[in-house]
Amino acid sequence: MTRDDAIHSGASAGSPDTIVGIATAAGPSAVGIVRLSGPGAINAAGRVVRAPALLGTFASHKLRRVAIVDPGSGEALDDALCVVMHAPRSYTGEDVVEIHTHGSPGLLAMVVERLREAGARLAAPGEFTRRGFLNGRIDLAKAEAVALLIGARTDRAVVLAARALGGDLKRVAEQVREDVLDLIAGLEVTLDFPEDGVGLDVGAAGARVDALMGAVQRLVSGARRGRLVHEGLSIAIVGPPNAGKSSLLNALVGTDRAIVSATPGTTRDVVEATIAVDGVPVRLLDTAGLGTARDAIDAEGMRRSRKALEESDAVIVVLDRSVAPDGSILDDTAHRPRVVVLAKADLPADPAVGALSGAVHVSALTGAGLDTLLVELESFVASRSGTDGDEGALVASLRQLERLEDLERALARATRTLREAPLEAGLVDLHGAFGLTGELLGVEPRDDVLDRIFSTFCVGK
Ligand SMILES: Nc1nc2c(ncn2[C@@H]2O[C@H](COP(=O)(O)OP(=O)(O)O)[C@@H](O)[C@H]2O)c(=O)[nH]1
Ligand SMILES: [Mg+2]
Repeated sequence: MTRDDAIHSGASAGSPDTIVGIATAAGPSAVGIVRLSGPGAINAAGRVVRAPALLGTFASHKLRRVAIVDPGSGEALDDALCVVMHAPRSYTGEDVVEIHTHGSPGLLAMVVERLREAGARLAAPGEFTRRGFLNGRIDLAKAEAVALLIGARTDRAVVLAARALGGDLKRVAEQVREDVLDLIAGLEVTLDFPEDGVGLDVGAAGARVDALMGAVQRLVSGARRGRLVHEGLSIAIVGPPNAGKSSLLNALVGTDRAIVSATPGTTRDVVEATIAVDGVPVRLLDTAGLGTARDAIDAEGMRRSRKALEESDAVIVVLDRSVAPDGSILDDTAHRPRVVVLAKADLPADPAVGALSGAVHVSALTGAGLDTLLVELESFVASRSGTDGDEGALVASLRQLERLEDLERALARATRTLREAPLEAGLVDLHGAFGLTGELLGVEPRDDVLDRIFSTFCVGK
């Protein structure tokens, strides 16, 4: 069999083909990694790698120094490292080759192209992990936790994702699944032998379902808090033109993110920047000043400001304390979680401003009052993400959170039917709950569920 035959036989019906992807982030970097997996991985990589020994004879899991060559011209392109991980002891369970080159986007693209010419196909997002799952190397809860860890943007989110990777949610979900199965088995006996008293007492079963529902409710609220830590919050910075909104954004972020100017109406579009507050990513949205529009662009800017205002979790209302306040923005935001900032605290306050209680005086110029504002933001974040640290919080994927909520509802229904309806009906609800625990854990998942999970991954993972 020629080398090409070996590669193509990997792609034949039923057996998996060989996939290739860049595993590192886009853009120039110190190191870039191209990853291959599948029966033709070693052969394909052999086309671009030159080493004293054949790739197939490399000891598994050992990094070796190699040269990258252009197979057409034979020209050496880079000094690199290469590792072969033989099936089944790899991330995907297949033969895996990783090539660590210098992180040049052009070189990486070229290597991938040569590997495609050698028979490999571009990997879909998450396809390496999906293969790992299909080959029994990783369970679904773990695969979803990997995606959460990759997406974690703050220290707190990392700790929660690490817990998920450690199997936090999985352990509790498995226990619930077993308990539901136990109840079903006991009640089936009661149904079959109603006279003998050998089965489970229906009243006792109801109490146990109640307790289970309590446990699932705690999971749901922990997972909601965990998702908040993972996804973060958004806070819109709103106020009249020239109040100092963009300056405040820049002061909070610590860089010149937004253009600041004495000309009113400088900010037209919504400018975003993310900061970590109390370990939670907070998206700050700097907006165009609200007031009277002078032209169509102004009007569009204000429409976007109002949209950001409505869609955000909280608002920072910025007023210039050196001028008499226009109260309309205060009325508009009175019903929202908000912090009122009296900006330009380095300038004398207008006499009419003194009456505003609870406002934080901040100078973006000197930095005065920024710490007080951050404390206010921290207490808002804590009110959403929990004040008791992350005790009981767990991060779940959106899919897992949805199944947990379904499970909570199913158990609530089961408690009701067990109390009020014939036993058969209660059993139907418990079977429904059991099915949901399976979905939560990814027991025999359907293809569309797998598609949804792995589409959230990056290519190369
Ligand atoms: N003295 C002083 N001037 C400020 C401060 N913050 C902003 N400004 C000035 O106010 C003007 C408008 O600021 P900008 O941040 O663009 O306001 P925005 O229109 O609300 O985004 C600019 O000339 C800024 O230099 C501050 O804390 N102190
Ligand atoms: Mg601005």
